[in-house]
Amino acid sequence: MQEIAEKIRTKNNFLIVSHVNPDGDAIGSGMALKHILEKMGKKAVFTLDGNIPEKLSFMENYCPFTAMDEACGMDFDCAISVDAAGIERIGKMDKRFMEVPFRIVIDHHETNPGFGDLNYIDPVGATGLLIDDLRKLLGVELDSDIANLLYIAICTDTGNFSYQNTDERILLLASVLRRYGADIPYIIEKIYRNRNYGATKLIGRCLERLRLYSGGRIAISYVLLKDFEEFGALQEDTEELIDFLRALKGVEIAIVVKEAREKFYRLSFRSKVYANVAELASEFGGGGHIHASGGQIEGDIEEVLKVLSGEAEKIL
Ligand SMILES: [Mn+2]
Repeated sequence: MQEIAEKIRTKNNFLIVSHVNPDGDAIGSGMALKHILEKMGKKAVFTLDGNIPEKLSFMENYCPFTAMDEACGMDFDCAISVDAAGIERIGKMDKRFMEVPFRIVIDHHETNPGFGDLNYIDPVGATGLLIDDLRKLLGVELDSDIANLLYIAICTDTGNFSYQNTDERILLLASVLRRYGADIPYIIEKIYRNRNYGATKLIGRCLERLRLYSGGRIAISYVLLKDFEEFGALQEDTEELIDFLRALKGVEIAIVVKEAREKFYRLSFRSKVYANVAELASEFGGGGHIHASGGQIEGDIEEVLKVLSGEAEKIL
């Protein structure tokens, strides 16, 4: 990280990118880094392939976001990718990123191959933690905008400080960010108590269709294109569905099937204690971690459910 800090001091125009389908850590880390660089008197833009999801649009009050097309027309002498596990994760920004004369990668995904000229990959709880380490090396003071952005980054990637990755360093950083003005009640209200109508109705539909297998140790449900239409819901409104299935007593493997195009489904997998759903995901063209993964499948829904329950039983 020291080497990255030294290189940053010699550069002036920064392109900051993160991954497609951005989450709180991707946006929070990118926006916080933009502030940090600007406080050093440098120019920096933060962009990515796609839009800021509606649920996280309040983050734009802490820092402006530049649309991809606009950013691609600007000149840069350094590009920094944050929270993206590989070049393919930055989507259509890949070409512009590789064109910038010097590239830096900062990430917490262990599988990151390191696609920059300098790479800092450390499997901590959130990329936001690494951005704060960099901030300290660069000698930039915290302010309330950076504090709010980094708080969102670490809070969302740790499941609001509840997953295994919630360690001493993350909690210490949270307390420092609070001191510098992180508005925790407001952030929690926006992220965890602000579900829109479509997402709320999808929960109902998903629970209604819940099916249990293997004596209740496998829970599977699904939402279809017609449900999205009926409730005016978006694909991004399905993110929490899996948590309701996983939370059911006795469930070890939870699966949510989400129709994205006609008879094409995105899959979310979760396990509670011992089942390796990364293995399960690899059967369905995807990947991830032991307890959380994703994949995809095509076909008629009843056939899909049969295949999924069968494969899940094998790893139980
Ligand atoms: Mn992350």
